[in-house]
Amino acid sequence: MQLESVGLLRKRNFLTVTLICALSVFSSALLLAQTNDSPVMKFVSPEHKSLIKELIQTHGFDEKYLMPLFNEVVILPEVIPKAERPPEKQFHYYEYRDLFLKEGFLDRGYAYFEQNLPLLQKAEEKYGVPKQIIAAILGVETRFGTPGIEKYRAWDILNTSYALHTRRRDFYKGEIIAFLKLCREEGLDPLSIKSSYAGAMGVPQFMPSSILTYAVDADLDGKRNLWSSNEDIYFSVANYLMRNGWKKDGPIYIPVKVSGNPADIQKAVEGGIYKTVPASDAAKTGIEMPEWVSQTEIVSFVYYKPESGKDLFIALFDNFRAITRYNISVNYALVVTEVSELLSKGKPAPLPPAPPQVEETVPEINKEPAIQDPAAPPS
Ligand SMILES: [Ca+2]
Repeated sequence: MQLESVGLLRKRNFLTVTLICALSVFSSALLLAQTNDSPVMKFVSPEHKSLIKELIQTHGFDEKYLMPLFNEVVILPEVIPKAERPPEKQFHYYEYRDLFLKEGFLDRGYAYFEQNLPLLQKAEEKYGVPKQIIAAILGVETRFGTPGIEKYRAWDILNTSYALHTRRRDFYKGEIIAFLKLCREEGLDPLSIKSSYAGAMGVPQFMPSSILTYAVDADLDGKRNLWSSNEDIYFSVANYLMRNGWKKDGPIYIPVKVSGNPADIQKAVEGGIYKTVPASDAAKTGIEMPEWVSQTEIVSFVYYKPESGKDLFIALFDNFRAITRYNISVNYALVVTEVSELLSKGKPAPLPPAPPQVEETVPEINKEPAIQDPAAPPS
C-alpha cells in the first residue's frame, strides 16, 4: 500500500519469514501425522488432534461428522499477516477515514439508511442504540451489506488461524468450537459459510462466539440469520452494543482542552481506551471537562490525528468503548461515529444550479407554434 512506511515493510518481511518458518514446522507436523497416524486423517496437527478430541468428548460431536470436515481444510498462510496488521491499526485517522468516506460509500449509505429506516428504528427502540450507529457499523464492516465482500471459506480461516496464528491460538480454538456449535444449532453446512480473513461472518461481521452470545432471532423464524435477515442483523448489532455497555442517549466522545502538566496528560493517555477514571479525577490533572459532564461519569483519554500534523485530545465515554468492543481500535470507533453523524444528517442537498447566463435577446420573427406529435405521451 502506498502509505506504508519502510519500517512497516521491514516488519512485514520479518513477519513473512516468521510465517514461512511456522508453516514449515506445521507442514512437518502434518506430514508426520499423515504417515504415522490414522491414514484417514489427512489434516491434523498436534493442536488439532487435541481439539478434535475435545470436540468429541466435551462438546458431543461425532467423529464421523468431524473428520471429513477437517480433511477439507485448506491452510491459507497469506491471511495471517493481514490479521496481524488490519487497516485500522496501520493508519492515522485522517488516512483511515479516507478508506471509507468516499462518494460511492456515502451514496450507498444514505440510500441504505433511508430504505431500512423502519427496521433500524425498531432496533433502536428496543435496545437504545441509535439507528445511525447500527447502520454505520454495517457500513464500515461490509459496505452496508455489499454481497460478496467475504472472500474466504470461514472453516479454512478459523483452522488456518488456529494452526498458524500462534499468538491467538486459544482464541481461534474457541471460535472453531463456537462455529461448529453454531452450525449444529442452526443447521448450517460449515463448508458453505464465507468469512473475512479474520473469520468474521455475516453482514455485521460477528465472530462465531459472538453469534452464539449476541445474535438475535428478531424476525422469529427460528434462525439467527446474520446473512440475509435485516431484522436479525439490526437487532443483533444493537444487542451487542447494549450488552457491551452502550448507554441510551449518552455521548460517544468529545474533544477536551488540556492545561495541566504534560507528564500527567501523557500518563492519562498511556493506558488507552480502557484505562478509565471518573471525570472528577480528570479535572485534577488539568483536563478541562465541560460542565455538562457529570463528575461521576467514567472517561478515558486518547490522542488522534484528525488531519496531518494535528493531534486532538479526546475524552471517551462508555459508548465509545462499547463500539471498540466490536473492534478494538480508536480509528474504528471514530469512523463509525463520523459515518453515523453523516447518515443522521442525510444526503446533502445538491448545490443550486448556476444562474443562467444573460444573453442578448433577439426578437423572434414569424415563429411557428410547435406541432404536437400525436404519438407522443401527454406532457
Ligand atoms: Ca430470524
